[in-house]
Amino acid sequence: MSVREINFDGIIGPSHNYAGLSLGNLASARNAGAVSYPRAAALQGLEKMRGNVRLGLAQGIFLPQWRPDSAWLARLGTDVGSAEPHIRAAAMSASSMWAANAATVSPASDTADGRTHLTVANLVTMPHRSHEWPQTLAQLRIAFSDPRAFAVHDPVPAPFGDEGAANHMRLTKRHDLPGVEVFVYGRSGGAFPARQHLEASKAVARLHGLDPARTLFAQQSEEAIAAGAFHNDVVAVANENLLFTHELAFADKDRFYADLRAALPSVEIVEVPASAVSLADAISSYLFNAQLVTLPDGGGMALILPTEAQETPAVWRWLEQMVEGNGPIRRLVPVDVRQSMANGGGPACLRLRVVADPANVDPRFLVDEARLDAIAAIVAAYWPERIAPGDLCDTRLIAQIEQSWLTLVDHLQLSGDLKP
Ligand code: SUG
Repeated sequence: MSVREINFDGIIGPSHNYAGLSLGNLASARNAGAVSYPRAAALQGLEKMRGNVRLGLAQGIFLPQWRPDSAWLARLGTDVGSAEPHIRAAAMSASSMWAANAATVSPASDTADGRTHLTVANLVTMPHRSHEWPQTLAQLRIAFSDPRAFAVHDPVPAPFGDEGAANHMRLTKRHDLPGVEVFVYGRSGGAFPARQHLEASKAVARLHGLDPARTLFAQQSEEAIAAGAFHNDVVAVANENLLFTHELAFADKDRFYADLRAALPSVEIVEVPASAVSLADAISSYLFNAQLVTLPDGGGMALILPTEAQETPAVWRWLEQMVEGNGPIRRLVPVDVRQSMANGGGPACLRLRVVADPANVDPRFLVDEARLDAIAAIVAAYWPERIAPGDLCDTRLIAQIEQSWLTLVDHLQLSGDLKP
């Protein structure tokens, strides 16, 4: 039995495009109408996974979803040819790539029944994301099908918005030991919606059988949401004993830090002050939307962050000073995920962390370098090179997107389970 953290990345789907669908996500709004490059996007995501495999980390995948989502369109009484443009764009979105929004995960050592619990996120706040969960749930039920090891839950019912692990942090001395689970919710975001509701977070904690003494609910600051932190993972990230956060991430940080220290006395809090890195720089560079990982063999922690962080002088200066000090983060690893970043999705958005024994996971969802090579070859041969906004109704493009998906799913031997 070897319990470890596995990062499941969403493979970036062949319909990746910039439709400006996410109110409150500044990158999505800024790039609305831009030409996207799905092939390059997916290859960037695969390279990030390869880098993590080379660091000695366990790597998994989630598949893109079938697009256009014809079942959802049918429930709206339409189809991709006749749908209004905003509905068509929602049905075509490749947004399931951001696997941090797939589910909330509580490892076995935190739950009452000793199983790893996953609740698929309902993503009800954004129409284009609200129809992801059925296909996500189908994959979770295959990947984590062993009922002795896993419990996979249906989504929390609407109207309680749940955006999954992007608003959930787990702190613990070591991944396989009991931890403190922190659910971050929003109440208000000024002009922008608060996408994670407290009622949903509480429901997930109950469904997972968490110990109330090791479960915290912290409110995201209104200022952070209003500045573009539509998920908490844009302004804070945690790994084992470390919380790495912006000073302005939480509504009442003193209380939250005190509660966290009481629940986990060994916790270390590294806070980036607004005087060193403004909220605006933190959000545009996605400094905190990094994968904070523990390297094998006592290598300390690494921060796998977007190249945009390297290009933002205040951010990089602060990070370099931090690494030179004697802190827990020993390495900075910039990765190019620009295609995803332009829709507001950094390295951390692209992955779902699951602490589990890989032997209990369906092997079709786990990858090594050879499997990544094979997936990259399919992407290179099939994924559209570019999509301009007006292309979304092009029947040849739609046929290419469908063929890309079928080829990948066949290759991964999942077509029997996932074909619509
Ligand atoms: O939900 N962007 C996603 C980005 C999600 C990032 N995830 C985390 N922070 N964990 C969102 O806002 C944009 C799609 C478009 O505009 O075409 C989008 O859905």
